[in-house]
Amino acid sequence: MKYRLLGGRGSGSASVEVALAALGVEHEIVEAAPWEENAPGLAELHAVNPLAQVPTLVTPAGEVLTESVAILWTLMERHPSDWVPAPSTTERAACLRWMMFVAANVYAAGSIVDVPSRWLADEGARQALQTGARARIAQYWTIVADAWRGTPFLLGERPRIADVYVANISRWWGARKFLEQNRPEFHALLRRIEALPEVAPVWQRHGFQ
Ligand SMILES: N[C@@H](CCC(=O)N[C@@H](CS)C(=O)NCC(=O)O)C(=O)O
Repeated sequence: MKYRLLGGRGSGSASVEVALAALGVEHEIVEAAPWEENAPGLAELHAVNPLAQVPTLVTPAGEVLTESVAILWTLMERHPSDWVPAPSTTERAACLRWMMFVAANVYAAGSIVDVPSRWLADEGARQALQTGARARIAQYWTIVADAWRGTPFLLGERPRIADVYVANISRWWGARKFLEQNRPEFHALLRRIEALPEVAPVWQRHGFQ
């Protein structure tokens, strides 16, 4: 048995794809994007994940993992590598902290921008909510950028899984344009991460320019 990633082109499953390949674990990728009517893995996605969201990972033992950071962290724990800092270090704590920060704040607010009808019935109110959520997302990215100390990668001298995750989630909700204009050095860091040999081919497949 191998890992089975239910993913979607141009989605948050890209960072899981980078991790699976970089860790050298056997895996297959099944297109299951819920916004694509005929995605081959869609029925399976609905069967295993009540929210029907990608990424969803089925492990070789048949466990179902959802939530991007939980998926990435579990992979990192089961297949040790330099993609996470050593246990009990300050850098490891920071790695998990910033991944969680982005998932809990940016990704969550992004889902409000994407489908405001899940929260509000009124069309006018929805638009106001989307505007507010976008502004809040920009604030979140400012916090991430200002916490970065100007090191070659997010946490230090070498890239970690947090770099890949941050580069992935910053693809949406106007973040890149905002960062390019307001935090150009952090924007350059994101470009550096995307040029990594483990990242660039996956980004290309996902249509991230
Ligand atoms: N909390 C989830 C969010 C996943 C998520 O929102 N995925 C998006 C694609 S990037 C999705 O599947 N959206 C479809 C939907 O919510 O119906 C995670 O961190 O993985």
